[in-house]
Amino acid sequence: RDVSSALLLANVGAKKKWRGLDGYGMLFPRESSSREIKELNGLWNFRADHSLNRNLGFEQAWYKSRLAESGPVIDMPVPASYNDITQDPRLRDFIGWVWYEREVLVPSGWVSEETRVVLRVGSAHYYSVVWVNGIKVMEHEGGHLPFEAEIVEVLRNNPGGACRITIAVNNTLTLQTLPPGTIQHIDDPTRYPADYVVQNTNFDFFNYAGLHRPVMLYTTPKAYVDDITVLTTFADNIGLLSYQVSVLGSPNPTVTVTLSDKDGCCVASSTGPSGVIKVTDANLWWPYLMHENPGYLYSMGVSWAAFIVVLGSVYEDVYALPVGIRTVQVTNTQFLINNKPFYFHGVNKHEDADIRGKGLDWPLMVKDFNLLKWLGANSFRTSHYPYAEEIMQMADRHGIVVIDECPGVGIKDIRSFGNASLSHHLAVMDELVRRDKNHASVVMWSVANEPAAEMPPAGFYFKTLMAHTKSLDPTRPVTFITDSNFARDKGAPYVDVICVNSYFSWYHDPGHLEVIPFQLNTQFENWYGKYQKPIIQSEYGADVVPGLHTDPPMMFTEEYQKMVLQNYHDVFDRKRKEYVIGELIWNFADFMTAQTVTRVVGNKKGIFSRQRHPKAGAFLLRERYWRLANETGLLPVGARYP
Ligand code: BDP
Repeated sequence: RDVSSALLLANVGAKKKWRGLDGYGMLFPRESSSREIKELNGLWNFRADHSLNRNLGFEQAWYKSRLAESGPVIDMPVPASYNDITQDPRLRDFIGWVWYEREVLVPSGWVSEETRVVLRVGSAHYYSVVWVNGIKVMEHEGGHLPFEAEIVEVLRNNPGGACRITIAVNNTLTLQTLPPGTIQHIDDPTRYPADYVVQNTNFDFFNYAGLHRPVMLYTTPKAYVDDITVLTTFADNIGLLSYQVSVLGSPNPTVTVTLSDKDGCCVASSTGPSGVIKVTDANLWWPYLMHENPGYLYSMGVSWAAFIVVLGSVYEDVYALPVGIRTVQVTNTQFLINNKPFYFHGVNKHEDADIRGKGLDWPLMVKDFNLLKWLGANSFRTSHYPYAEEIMQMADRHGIVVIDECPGVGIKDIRSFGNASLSHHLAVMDELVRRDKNHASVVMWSVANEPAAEMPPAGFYFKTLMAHTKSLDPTRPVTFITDSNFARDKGAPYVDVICVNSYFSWYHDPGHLEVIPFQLNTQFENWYGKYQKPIIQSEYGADVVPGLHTDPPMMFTEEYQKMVLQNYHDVFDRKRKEYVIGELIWNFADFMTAQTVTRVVGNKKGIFSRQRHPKAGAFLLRERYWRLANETGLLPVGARYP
């Protein structure tokens, strides 16, 4: 019997998007004189649908009444993955629909003719259906990007402000999802229990699921600032911000834009839905360790106002967007930020931690930024999916440069290169660029990680994907991360920067550190020889079980990881004088994976443990990164590694 993933997604039907992208922004909710927010984090009611076809919730319409009325519920924290919250391995490894529910009282002032009430989910993995008071308000495909729906009409039918939010989330991955996966059912009563179903994937992290990021209600006026796009440049000491504001719900809005500096002083202003703002003596946005005042952000206040005769009052919407002024450019051999060569000395991360899985966690987030700064890292890649907006905002503020990656990881099966996959991939890039376009920290888009780029359809697929991304954002370079053969990679012709992963002396020639100088040198020469594009070593590393030691070094010990790093660094130091523009260690911290014979309770290539304790490699990297900062940054002499 073949249980296709279609069965698990049966109820989603035509996958109708309730809100298309056209004309809709996805501004991060911010309070203002015209906007309020109600966070819905904390405990939700929860039930996994353990029925055979995982469909009982839809058959019995669990969303129609309180979840506790259709069966037992447990407490589930939001945001968090549900997998590691209980002791039940059936929930840890669950495949199919789970149900979340939360009841909230909406202030009566919110339910009015002049107000929009929006329900926003920061992210939910992977497919979501959302009801308010039993009425479906939206569906969304994709596990790492926000989605929202206006719900005031639904609330109007329910005086008293009661608002019951039900969210069904399905973690099933198919060949057409991003990331892709397959469902396998093994029907062999001599070897497997009945109804044995597994989810197979080609990516190396645990497929955590649930409501991973904050859920909130927020208000805007009926006519509102829906989207803002800001492009920045500068000439001499003049910063130039060209902006575009879209206001929905008002035919001729009078838009006012002001720019305030860090002290809150207005330094420039403009009127009209689009225009260019000039700032004299502009403070540019600089990366951490490249400047003594990194991550400088202005606040762009956008408002529209009108005098409404009927109401006899001024009607307005106000939104404040943090913006940094900076430029990005790629040459044959360099990556330039504000016209100065930038060398990426950074990390690859994951959203991953004990207990909460991929749930947003403020203490962890702040700890990670503190560790990045301790390490002297100036950058990270959002391997292998978009990270929380709150993380992107931290990166903006701290001057940490980001390569922003979409969830195109594990595209290995030729059936994942078809039209359905491509059109979904394009839609995900639409959503990602829409969400992250105004982050100064984001300097490059990555459309995929280690796809099967040598397969025949990869050329058309990546050509289309990268052209589309460039059409969405003409200001940032686009890449994908490759581990293919340089001569046969069909996507590489379309990237701006070559990003290559390699694990010499680990997956190849395990235990033979002496091969690294030869193989890494050849790798760089091959890629540069063919493409004359700058290269980032986007992954390299070795697993360490913390506390394991040998001399001479053996795989999985702290000594071996150090030696791998050291050998790679020697080659980087030669090649960065030519065309290598960065190095990102794999990985910042240990992280959970599916269970396999090559993983010891997860991937151990972190330079920090999963609990963020440094391994020997972290100290080695720290010395190196601070040295690189002193050599390649523009730091004043005082600001040095002790
Ligand atoms: C790379 C993948 C990354 C893995 C890493 C590893 O891009 O997701 O975790 O290898 O095997 O190929 O540690």
